Amino acid sequence: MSIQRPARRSWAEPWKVKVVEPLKMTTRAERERAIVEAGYNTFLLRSDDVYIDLLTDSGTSAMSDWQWAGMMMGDEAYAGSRNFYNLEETIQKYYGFKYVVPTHQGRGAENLLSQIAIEPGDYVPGNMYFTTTRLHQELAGGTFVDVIVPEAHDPLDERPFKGNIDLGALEALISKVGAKKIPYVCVAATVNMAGGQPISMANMKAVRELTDKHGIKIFLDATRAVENAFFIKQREPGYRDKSTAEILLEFCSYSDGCTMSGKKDALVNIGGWLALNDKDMYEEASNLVVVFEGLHTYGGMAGRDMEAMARGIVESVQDDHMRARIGQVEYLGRRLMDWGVPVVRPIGGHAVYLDAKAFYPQLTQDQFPAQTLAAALYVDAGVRAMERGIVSAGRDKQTGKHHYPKLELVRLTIPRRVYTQAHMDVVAESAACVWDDRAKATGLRMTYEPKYLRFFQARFEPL
Ligand code: PLI
Repeated sequence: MSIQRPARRSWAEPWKVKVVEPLKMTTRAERERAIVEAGYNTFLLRSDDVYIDLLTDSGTSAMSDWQWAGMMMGDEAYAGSRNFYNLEETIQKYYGFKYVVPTHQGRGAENLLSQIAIEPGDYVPGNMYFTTTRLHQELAGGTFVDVIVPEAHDPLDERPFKGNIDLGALEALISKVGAKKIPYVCVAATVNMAGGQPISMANMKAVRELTDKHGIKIFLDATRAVENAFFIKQREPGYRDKSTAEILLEFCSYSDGCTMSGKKDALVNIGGWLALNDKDMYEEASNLVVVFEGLHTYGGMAGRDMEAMARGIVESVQDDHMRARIGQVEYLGRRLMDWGVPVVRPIGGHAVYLDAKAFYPQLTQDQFPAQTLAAALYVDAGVRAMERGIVSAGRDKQTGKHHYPKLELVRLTIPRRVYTQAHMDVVAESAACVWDDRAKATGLRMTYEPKYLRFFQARFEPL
């Protein structure tokens, strides 16, 4: 009798492991204690108490031997480090922007762009908010306006480009407030808070055409733009035979610059940049960077960090790397879908997102279903995830009331080149056990709420 063989896997990693980092295994009783001490906030756990850390893909990648070798080539001069010039050339080559201002990480670049471009009373439309991005826009006196397509808010909608901008909504905003009040459109690729969903090339081109008519700039949040480019290759007609690198370059060409957290796509543990095509804006940014980050040739990074990032960019755009990266995330997502665990569809680029509203219909959003679910997952098997729901959404800056996002999610975020397929199986099995126990959840109450970006440090107790 012949046994049915599974389909051949096409996403196996184009690398092998050279160094390992042992992990502490904990008991359930230890984890129950740890989550209480952490105020039911996975950000407040000690990483030593975590088995599989899917809190974030930010700064958690494994660097290659070529990147580590580059660390030894660090030129730690205060000014004019050779590693800066290498980084600048690499960004120019792969992202296509003219000017580069290095920053310690993405939010450093967001601060610079917001300070330079936004006047009090301005509006900044974008394809769904991101926590730090929106806060910097608000601190500069702007108001973020969500112009993502409506299907982005529906976890079950299977459309391939749920990160797209709703052109009608953008046009309506321009008519309502006037182009002069819109310094730029902030386009994220992929869209983190929507489940890592990509935006299509066609949509990006259409946004460019519309904004050109009104003299409005476009700034990309390019944090995961390489993953976005790979999705375009996979899903958009006409791009299958183009390389990820070619697609990335074309995508960026429809924008005026970008903010970037190198801690994601670019495979490093720290670093970021602001890229600009406009010389005047660049001069302003390279002046302002010395106030907040450091000289314009290091921006808060050591020379060795800039070298690692330059090399990480080169590795990040390789098709084989991206196929394994996206393939691993898809693998975890498929397992969960096969077992009936509710996740955001289609599976996104950097994470699988559990739908906490579907887990816990017995809880209201004020009872923090996603926070509850992230804590339950940790207690079950030591898997650390992140809340991406009402806690992350924060409060309305005018009314002080909670934002109530339609999506109430828990993000299982996959670090790049870190965990194995067996780890993914453990995660899926644990999520399935928590799903089986869903009727027992009673929710949480917030006992401490910090003023800024509360999800990082808020504390909770069981209801
Ligand atoms: O964490 P930073 O400051 O390097 O980058 C901020 C940032 C900007 N844009 C986007 C889309 C992000 O995802 C982002 C950071 N994300 C984190 C930390 C995350 O866990 O998703």
